[in-house]
Amino acid sequence: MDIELRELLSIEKRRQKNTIELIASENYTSRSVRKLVGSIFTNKYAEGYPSNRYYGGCVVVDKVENLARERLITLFKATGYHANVQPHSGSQANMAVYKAVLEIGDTILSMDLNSGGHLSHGSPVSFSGKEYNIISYGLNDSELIDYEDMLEKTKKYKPKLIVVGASSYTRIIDFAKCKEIADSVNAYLMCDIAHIAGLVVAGLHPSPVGYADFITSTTHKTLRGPRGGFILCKEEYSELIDKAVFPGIQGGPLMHVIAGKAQCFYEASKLKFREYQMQIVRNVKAMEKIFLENNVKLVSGGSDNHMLLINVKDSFGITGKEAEQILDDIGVACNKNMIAFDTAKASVTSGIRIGTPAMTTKGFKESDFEEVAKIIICALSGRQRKEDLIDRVEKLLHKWRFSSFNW
Ligand code: DSN
Repeated sequence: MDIELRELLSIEKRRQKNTIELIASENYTSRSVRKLVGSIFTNKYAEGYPSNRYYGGCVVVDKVENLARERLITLFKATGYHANVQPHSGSQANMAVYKAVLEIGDTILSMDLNSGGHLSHGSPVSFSGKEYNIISYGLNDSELIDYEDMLEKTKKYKPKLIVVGASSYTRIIDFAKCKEIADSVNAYLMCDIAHIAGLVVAGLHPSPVGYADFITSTTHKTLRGPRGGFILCKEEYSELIDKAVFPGIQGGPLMHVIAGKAQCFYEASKLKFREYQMQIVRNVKAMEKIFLENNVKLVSGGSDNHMLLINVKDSFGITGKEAEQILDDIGVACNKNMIAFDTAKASVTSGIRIGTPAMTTKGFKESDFEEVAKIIICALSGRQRKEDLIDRVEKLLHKWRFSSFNW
């Protein structure tokens, strides 16, 4: 390996080992996933789909892709759905659904970015906001999804597609209710479960299967697989979706990543994965308890899933940007995040988002996360010296240095 890259790789490895990783969308994949993603499957061109490729020599990769598709359907108990495992990312998966069933200019109703939605759900700076007519629903006074607002806007604007799912929402999403609302105007329902996919698999969040016409997701968040996306669609839309992905918006599929996805779906089907997801939620609850005991303001008052949104402006009198930097300086990674009804810019924000999936993979339990929450409070309130906080972070990480987690 080139010496500069070897050096950068080893620095990044050290950073990942020595950081308390609280970015809610990140995780650590297994060695098997990484081995497949770094494998010779990367050498293969396979434009098309199994048994219908534009290149020869696809016998083996056909089997890999079929395995991934079958495992995905089994994992989500998605009988009656078709799987497409080729999207390079969650945004590509979402784009493919739009291209499959919408014309440019059609109306999409989705959660607005400030309330927790995703860029590809219609932000003006994304293709989605530029190409479609976006109407947004948001949160109510309790900082929960405002289903009444969703219904009212559905009736008023008659969207062709309703998008449900979020990047920063800490509560359960009522897919059954969303389906009822979509049905009221015969709209398609797309559920983007990128963040909560692992929880859905484990039965800790209701599944959109049966309700959604289209389910999109990434594979690298709570699902703990390689970086990438997938789509599950009702069988009647299979041809539209496949054509929208390839040749619609993508060329050759990343067969090495699809192999990694197949491995991820295998790992996620194990009992151990369910235990892991349960620990993720218990760990969030452990932090929630400490924050609430210390009068830290949490968006919606807490969490039912893998993440928490802290209102750092009201709790500590600082911006999200400042909070992110203070925590970064002591070895705790998180991201600044808009909070409900935020008046600050997206590059500043009044909140931070923290999640437990990554450190739960490293072995952290409730008591560790209680200490993490206490470290965050001390850091953001300026109650303890930076050097002492770094010591506390190192102590925690050292405890789990030899956990079963595999580098
Ligand atoms: N950027 C991802 C997140 O952090 O939630 C969503 O794509």
